[in-house]
Amino acid sequence: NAPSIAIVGVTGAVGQEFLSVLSDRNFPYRSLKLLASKRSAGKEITYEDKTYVVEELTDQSFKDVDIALFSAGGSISKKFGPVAVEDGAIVVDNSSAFRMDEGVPLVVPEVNPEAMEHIKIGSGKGALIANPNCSTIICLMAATPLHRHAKVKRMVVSTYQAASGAGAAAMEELELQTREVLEGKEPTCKIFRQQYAFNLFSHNAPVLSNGYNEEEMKLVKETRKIWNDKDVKVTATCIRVPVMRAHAESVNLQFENPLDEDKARDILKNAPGVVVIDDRADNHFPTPLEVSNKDAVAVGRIRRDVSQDGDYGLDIFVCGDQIRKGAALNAVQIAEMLLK
Ligand code: 11C
Repeated sequence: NAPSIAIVGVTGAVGQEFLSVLSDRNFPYRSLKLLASKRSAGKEITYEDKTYVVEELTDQSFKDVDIALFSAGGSISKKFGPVAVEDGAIVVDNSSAFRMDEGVPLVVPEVNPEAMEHIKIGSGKGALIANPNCSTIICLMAATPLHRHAKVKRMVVSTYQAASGAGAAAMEELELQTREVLEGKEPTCKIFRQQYAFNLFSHNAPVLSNGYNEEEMKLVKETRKIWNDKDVKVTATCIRVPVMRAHAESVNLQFENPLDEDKARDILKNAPGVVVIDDRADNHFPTPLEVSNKDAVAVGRIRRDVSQDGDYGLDIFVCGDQIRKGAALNAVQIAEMLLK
């Protein structure tokens, strides 16, 4: 019996990607409900040859919904997530609203599927499952297979994050500013306070009292939760770069057990959802453009960290599509696991 599905935030960049991922993967469904704010209600969206009218999200939206995919921001998730759960839906939430809540699984299907094993569709009992932050998902897709082999003690992450992470309006702003700068005009700065085209800056998330911004602390805390390892040391610096839709991350790993770079390359070549692009002769390594609109996360620059003794440290460079594996695809994979 195929599930009835609702998409909350269907008009956003991730909401639209939910539809394309569901279709690409032939996700079975009995009915589909497209939900958004009052402003977008009434719009028509065609999905698999059928035209749907976007409905306004209300307290009554989740009657007879089995799986609700949410991507409409944290405050909408906080308000309507529990309503959906109360009505018996399993909510896969793309926001940060519930990620660190005890009892809410934070899941990357290739990494910790066991965290959601107890959640069963069709039991009549609703539940929340959180989709991690995109930077965490992309990082852990590559770091986890190595962690399983040699146990990561410390991880240092530096990100180069695309416009898409800040939403469709930020992508439009990057395009507009690029044109304006090339035409010698003053760039329009609405989403970000500073010029984005031909520039980069520290991630726009609020800066906390410890000097880290929220995006950086998500990498720290979410990694510990997903790996179920409260002792793993993680530090991060997150930067917004003028790239449209795929994040890049430099990841330095320190291991408890030795792991040489050839073995690491083999492990990564065999890791699900990962492709290795590591051609030193041709200086060809992962780029955001090569992974844009792709499902797999690409890893390269796999090399021994010369600052550490022996085979206890590695540097890698990872790229992943922020809207796809960083958000919509990961959520749909979670929904697929519910059907198994
Ligand atoms: C970015 N990762 O790239 C952010 C956006 O917690 O889901 C998503 C924030 C989140 O800017």
